[in-house]
Amino acid sequence: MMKEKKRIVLVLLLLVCILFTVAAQGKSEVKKSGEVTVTPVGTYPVVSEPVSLTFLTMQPVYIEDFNTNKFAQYWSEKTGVTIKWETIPRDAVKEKLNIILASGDYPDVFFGVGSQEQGIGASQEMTYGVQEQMFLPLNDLIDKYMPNLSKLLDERPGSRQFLTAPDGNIYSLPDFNECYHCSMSQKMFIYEPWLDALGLSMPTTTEEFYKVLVAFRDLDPNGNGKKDEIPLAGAISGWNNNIETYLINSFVYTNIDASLDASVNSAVGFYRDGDTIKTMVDSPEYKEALRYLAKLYGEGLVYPASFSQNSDQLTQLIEGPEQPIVGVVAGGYGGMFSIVGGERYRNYKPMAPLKGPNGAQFARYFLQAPVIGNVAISKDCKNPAVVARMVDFLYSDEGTLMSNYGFEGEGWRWAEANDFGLDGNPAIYRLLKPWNDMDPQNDCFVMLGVRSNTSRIRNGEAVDPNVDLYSPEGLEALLFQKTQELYEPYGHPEYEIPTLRFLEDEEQAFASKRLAYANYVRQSLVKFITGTWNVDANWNEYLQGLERLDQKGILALNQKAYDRQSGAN
Ligand SMILES: [Ca+2]
Repeated sequence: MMKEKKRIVLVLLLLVCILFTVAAQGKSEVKKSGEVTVTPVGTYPVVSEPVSLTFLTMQPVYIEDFNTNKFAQYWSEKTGVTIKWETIPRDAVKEKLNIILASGDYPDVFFGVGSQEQGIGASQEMTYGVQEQMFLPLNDLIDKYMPNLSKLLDERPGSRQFLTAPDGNIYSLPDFNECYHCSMSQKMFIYEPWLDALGLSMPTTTEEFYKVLVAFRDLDPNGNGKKDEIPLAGAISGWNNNIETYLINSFVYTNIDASLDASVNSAVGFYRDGDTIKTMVDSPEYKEALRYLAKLYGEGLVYPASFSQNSDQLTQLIEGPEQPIVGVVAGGYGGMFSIVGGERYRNYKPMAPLKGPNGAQFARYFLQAPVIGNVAISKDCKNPAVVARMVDFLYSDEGTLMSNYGFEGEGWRWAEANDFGLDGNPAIYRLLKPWNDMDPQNDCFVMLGVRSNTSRIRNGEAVDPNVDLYSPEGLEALLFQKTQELYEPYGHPEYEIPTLRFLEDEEQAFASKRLAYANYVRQSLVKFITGTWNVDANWNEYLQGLERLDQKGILALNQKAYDRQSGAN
């Protein structure tokens, strides 16, 4: 009986296919192809007959033309799928995407317009996935047709929950970019020649650090006879150019910073204690951290514009003067305040987290979560299985390396026996051309779409053991080595909260509340440091402000979203 039913279904499916084909042939302009059969998983091409799909993507500066791009052509030939590329300008991704989504006239696939480009993110998935069902749910397609992606998800506990919208469906495929040095990138750098000139050693505690700053201020380390030294400087914008996060982590673990780009999702000092979401902004440890920062500021050890200048101005402060005038500077890496490979860059040495008076010593941790939204399939797509099969190639080592760097033998080659990677393990590949995402090329996608740039792949890049670490070529090796040596011993990923997804009614009720709270926390931090507020006299007033802005309710909302996401209830 069952077999017979199956046969009937098959015959019906075949009929449908024939009808589609006939209908398609009957039209002079074929917009969408009918449903075709995919070949068994693991074989290429992925279809048994030619098929054409429309991909909507953005036009980045680093790709000349998708229609003639060598990797795009290879991918198309390998999979047997003709891709009709439609592009929207990079600087208008959000706006153009909204017009297309509202138009009802969809491509088969939205490709490379994910949340990194402020395109399809969690809230678009809520609207066009959960509510309007314009994006197809991908859960079954992943299980059935995407072994490479499935393996990556299996190896990363919690990643499926992270991708899953509140209705239980996955609406987009992720881009993996696990950057090791970025995961502990709240770094501080000290001008080593000044330590040498004054006979000081690298500070290891908050107390030693204070004494070094005082010496920099008073003892003319640049030797020009003028008291022109700035002991400590940072900026309010730029990748981890703020000075406070690094220093507060010597008192209590925190992700708090007072940077300009405050959004509803800004880090405001919330952390995870097991499965409980807590905050440190009302803790006695934080109060002590503020007291310490206020002392540094009050004694003229902190450049006042650190709380108003941008990253470019900070770089000017470091590179501009004939003689160096800044002793200690904050940044995600040296390129955030100096010229990579230059004399100043070479002399600013990263400092491990300082040990505080109560023994606290933390490196802020940045979870390297996948980026969502880079592949979504529209409900009008007749061949979602074909899309799943062809995109799964991008998650293979070969697909990722080709998408990143072009053809083997041109942009990269597989590693040889004596090639070792950034992490010292046998390498996977060696680059034959330097990384470049600034100039047009037509060999590969560089960083568009989805890839499996996992830590295994990133750290599997062969490095020359004799490379000058402080040259541009040595950058990745320098970042890896210093992060591992100085910051990893103090990294605590378990304190960080994964990106949370909120339901629509929660968003509406809490979005403005969260923003007001984030602004208050950040502005208060600066007030305490710069002396507008006194840590003792104004502490209770500050606590009342947190209460007034419903800290309790905001924490509870985060807890609810966290529980939902982690399946804790
Ligand atoms: Ca001087």
